[in-house]
Amino acid sequence: MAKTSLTIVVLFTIISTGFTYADKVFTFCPDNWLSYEGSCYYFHHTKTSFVEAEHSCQNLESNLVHVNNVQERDFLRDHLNHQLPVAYWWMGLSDDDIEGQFRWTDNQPLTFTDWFPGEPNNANGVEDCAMFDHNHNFKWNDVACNQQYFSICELKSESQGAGSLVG
Ligand code: MMA
Ligand code: CA
Repeated sequence: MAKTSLTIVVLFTIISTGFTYADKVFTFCPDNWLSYEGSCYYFHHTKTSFVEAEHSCQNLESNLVHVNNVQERDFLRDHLNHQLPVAYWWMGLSDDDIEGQFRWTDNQPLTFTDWFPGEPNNANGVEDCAMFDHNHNFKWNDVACNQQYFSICELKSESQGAGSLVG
């Protein structure tokens, strides 16, 4: 009986969150979400403002994507290169609160950036939201938050501390 309970707990944990094998994190993602290194990603083919994009992600228990490192940047860029039509895409980064202080919408610290040279430039004093710029190999540019762009949501697994269950 105890063994059965343990098996059920172990299986439930694996099914709901994923598992680690050979230093890689495997995550089970909902239909139409891509799995990569413990996160799930949804490429939203509807153009909206930054705030609407973040709300759409939050309705799916996620946030606009937070890019943590060059590997995640390369993963996203590979997929964006295969998306049609070619487009600009929102990520979860803005300095809407305090000009010049960019913050991720998942409230995790900013430790990696991939701005196009000269960005962020807050052109005309009206640019507070970051996007992937297809004109510059998807490097980042700050633009006006009311621009209408496609967006990428990221759902983190529990082990990464986002507090929401993936599966
Ligand atoms: C330029 C450059 C960017 C800015 C956009 C706004 C084409 O790029 O100044 O930094 O965000 O214009 O359209
Ligand atoms: Ca800019």
